[in-house]
Amino acid sequence: MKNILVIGATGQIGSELTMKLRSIYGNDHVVAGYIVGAEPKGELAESGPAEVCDVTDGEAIERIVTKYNIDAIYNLAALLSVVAEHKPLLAWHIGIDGLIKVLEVARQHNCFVFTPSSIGSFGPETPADQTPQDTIQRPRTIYGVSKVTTELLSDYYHRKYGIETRSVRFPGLISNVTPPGGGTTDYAVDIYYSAVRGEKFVCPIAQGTYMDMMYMPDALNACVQLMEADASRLVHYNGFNIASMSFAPEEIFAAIKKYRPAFEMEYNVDPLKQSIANSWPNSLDDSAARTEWDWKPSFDLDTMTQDMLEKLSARLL
Ligand code: AKB
Repeated sequence: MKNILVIGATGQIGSELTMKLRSIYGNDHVVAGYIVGAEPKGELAESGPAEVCDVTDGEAIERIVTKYNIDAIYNLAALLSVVAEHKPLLAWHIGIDGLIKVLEVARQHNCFVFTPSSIGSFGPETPADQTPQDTIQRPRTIYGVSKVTTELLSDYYHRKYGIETRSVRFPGLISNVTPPGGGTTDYAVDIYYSAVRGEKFVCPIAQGTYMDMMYMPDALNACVQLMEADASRLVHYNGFNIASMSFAPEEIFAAIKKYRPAFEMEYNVDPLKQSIANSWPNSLDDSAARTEWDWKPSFDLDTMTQDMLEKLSARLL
């Protein structure tokens, strides 16, 4: 990979992934694509090129790909699960009409493409514990429907046109830089902000609800490692299960309380978030990713908690 376009570069994943890619491939070789109203700021704006790039505008994508001689596109534009339930047509438009635009440009210009899938691509009929790589995918949310479609379309372009489409199924991502917006797993980020601010946390997800989660540094490594993986070893291309930790609200609360003994939490369950969470797996089996491209996370709940509290405290206090 020599020249990279990140679509959605100012979002939760994009803001950190763009900087990581710049540190690997060189600042001038990574273009931050953003939409009007979500302009890059600070280091993201100053360290390298940036272009307005709406994922649903194929001509804009093509113009940028040509201008910068792009050979890899990270397509991160998406609405998260809860907000997508409120705006299903927009979620589909961004997720799937946008994806087709990206894939068509990639086909014309022979680009690698990374478009994330999610644990949201599974549904209530999926085996919930140690969910296998290849299994039932009948999600009940528009987010999940668009993620299954993303996996299938990406596989289709790979098999039919030989495009190097690759992706992982992200768990809930936890980061101390850009907060998520409108996801079911957001509580696992919000809880750290409450702890650092010394506030009681009101948890929208019920006790005992397990979901897979991951610290952002591991998620970023997964993107880069999969995109750089030796194609001859890949059996799967899109929708790799990746996992590092699975916990319920009371467990992340206990992990934080170890370092913030005065921290308090109460529950006020959000019915939409809870019904989505109930339809998602408890934990994924990521052995295919481990075998095919040596996936291995570095953080567990305790090491992530220490790092989150330290970084957020330094920034917020
Ligand atoms: C969401 O909660 O919508 C996302 C996801 C797990 O894909 N964080």
